[in-house]
Amino acid sequence: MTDFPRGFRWGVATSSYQIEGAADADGRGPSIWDAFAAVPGAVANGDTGAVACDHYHRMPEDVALLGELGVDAYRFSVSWSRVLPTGAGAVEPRGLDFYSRLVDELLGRGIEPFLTLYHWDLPQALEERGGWRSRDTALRFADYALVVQEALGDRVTKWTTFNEPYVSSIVGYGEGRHAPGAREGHGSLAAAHHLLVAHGLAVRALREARPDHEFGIVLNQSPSVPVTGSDADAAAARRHDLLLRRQFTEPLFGGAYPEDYEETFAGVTDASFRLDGDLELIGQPLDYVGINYYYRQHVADAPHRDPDPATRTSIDIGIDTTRLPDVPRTAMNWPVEPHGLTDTLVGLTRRYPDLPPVYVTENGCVYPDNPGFVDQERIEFLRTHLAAARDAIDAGVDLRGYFVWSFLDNFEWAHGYRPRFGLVHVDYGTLVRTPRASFHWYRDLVAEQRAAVGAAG
Ligand code: GBH
Repeated sequence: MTDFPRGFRWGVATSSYQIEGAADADGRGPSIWDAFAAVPGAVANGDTGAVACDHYHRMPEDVALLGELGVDAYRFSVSWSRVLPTGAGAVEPRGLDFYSRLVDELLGRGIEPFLTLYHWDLPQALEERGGWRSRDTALRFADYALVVQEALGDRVTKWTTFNEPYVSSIVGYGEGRHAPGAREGHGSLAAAHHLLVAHGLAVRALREARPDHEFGIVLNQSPSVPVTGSDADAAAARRHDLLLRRQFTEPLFGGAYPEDYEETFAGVTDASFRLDGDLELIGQPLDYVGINYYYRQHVADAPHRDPDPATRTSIDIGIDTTRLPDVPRTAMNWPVEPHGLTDTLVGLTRRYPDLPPVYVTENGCVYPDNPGFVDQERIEFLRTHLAAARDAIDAGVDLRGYFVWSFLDNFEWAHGYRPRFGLVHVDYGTLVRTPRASFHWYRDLVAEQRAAVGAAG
């Protein structure tokens, strides 16, 4: 592969609820995912994150594996309810201590921590007070962020506020496929806005405390492609892009909500959750933006399922996303179209002149396991997507690093443990970790790239 620029960061990613387990350990309070996973039928096979990879108890072993992999950076998230069991008020020092030990282990092996404050696991106590529908949750988030920075800010300098606010708000409060399992119109759009407000409040407070730190947000991004050349399908793809992406990227990087927001959600919300000053808060400069890319979205026009906007959920915007192209698919049924990553990165760079430097903070896939964990399909997926990322750099994108999703097999949300995204296989009976062929491939790639650019360490 062509060389990546000097200083390019090679990493892998995970998130707290997906790997930690130890749901009741050391005073941790329940999150919305503990509550949601307990609802019959919510998660495939009745799986929950109660044990997951038991990373909470096996963390040093896992960081040793990261050391073997030789990555520069590790992206992980903090469980809010480990640090503040009810989301606000009393701090649980044992929870904070876990992350402090993790950071020390990482730094001891020369691996830079990329810390995400929120990867979908809201403290259940806050959900009971309205969750992200409520602006108050945004204020609580900023308080929580400061608690974590206070404890780890002498060693952690890269702070991501949110992972994919689209999923937390629209999939959680609109589609109901994720925690907390609500199917609302106005409520889910309020959640989306409050997540952005929370991002802004946290960045402002954290930057004031530590101007030397770097702050960013992670967004799911990919092209929404109309399935035909018709105007109707083009308009549907545009609505889809608004719902999944532009309602976040425009306030963050464009200074305003998108022009077509009002029309798309007419009768669903009056956007009364927007207050004066919010856009300034949301649009403050960032040091980086993380992009999670998985697959291109193919969109057709379709009738609304609920003809009455007053009772309609936010995802019911007159679209059909089930008409997939005739291209290879992963075991998630996700189309494999690596050039979609180039288009995504180049498109964002062109659309937003003030876009900060970019990381690909997630990219990865699931295929059925082969004997001996020889996951040639994953290697091919990662290789072609990295080439697509390299093309984006050539086209002028300021891409600073790439993180594979995921380091370990883990709890894949509503799909439970069946989809395995890891470079490392986890046996959920014995919790034994076994590196797949892709682990060795990525290790060699990182080593080669480092040698090629002649960077130290
Ligand atoms: C990520 O979610 C998560 O951060 C991670 O926890 C999860 O395990 C991993 O991916 C694998 O699923 O907006 O155009 O990108 C990704 C889930 C899949 C949500 C794609 C948004 C729509 C396409 N996403 N999806 S797009």
